[in-house]
Amino acid sequence: MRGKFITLEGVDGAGKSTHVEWLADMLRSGGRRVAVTREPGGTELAEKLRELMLHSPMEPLTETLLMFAARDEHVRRRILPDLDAGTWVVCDRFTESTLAYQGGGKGVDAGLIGQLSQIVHPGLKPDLTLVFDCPYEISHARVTGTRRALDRFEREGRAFFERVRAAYVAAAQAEPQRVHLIDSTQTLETIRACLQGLVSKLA
Ligand code: T5A
Repeated sequence: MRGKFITLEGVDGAGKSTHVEWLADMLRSGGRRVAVTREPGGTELAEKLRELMLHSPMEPLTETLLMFAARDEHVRRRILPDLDAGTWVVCDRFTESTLAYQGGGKGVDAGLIGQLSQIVHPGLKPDLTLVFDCPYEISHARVTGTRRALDRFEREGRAFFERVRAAYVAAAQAEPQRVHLIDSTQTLETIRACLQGLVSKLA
């Protein structure tokens, strides 16, 4: 049987990556084979493209095309083979990020992003998307609290953050069965109980 595809999303610093390995281990303890991956990235070439996108100034359309170039490599070389082999794939970000950041945040046409996703991953949509949601003050404090150098996206200001956040909220409203907003101001324990409940419905 085909594996399930679970993606974690949210504004920078919302707290999604904190739960990726925990989620994978929880699924493994239930007997699933699980692969963990991330975007942009997931293959050698896509990781090189990630470095470019996170640190080199570029036009929003260039960024969008590079996101999908990296995604094409990732989908064909890792995600689809894993899902076809029955492995569940837990992915830190996917196309919902492009819709939120390049679409909502930078004004790239959502129709174009839709067309690119049809070319790169026709018929592939996450079975479950978990969107970690929190106010700017909290996510910004979490990002700056890590004390590492900030990337291009993390240096964007509040207005950009609010547009990205609003795009995620709209995605959850448009597909409430598949895309779930998680209040990430809650404690890790509360969030994990919520994730467990949502994932258990996938069976
Ligand atoms: N991007 C990506 C696009 O623009 N378009 C795309 O199509 C794609 C795929 C890199 C960037 O790429 C952009 C968006 C991104 O800016 P990334 O590496 O996932 O993507 O970037 P970040 O979102 O910045 O990832 P981070 O790992 O830095 O942030 P997270 O995952 O939001 O936060 P996390 O889990 O690392 O937590 C941050 C801090 O908060 C604490 C943690 O301990 C940590 O210190 N924390 C909590 N503290 C208290 N309570 C909680 N509930 C907490 N949860 C976490």
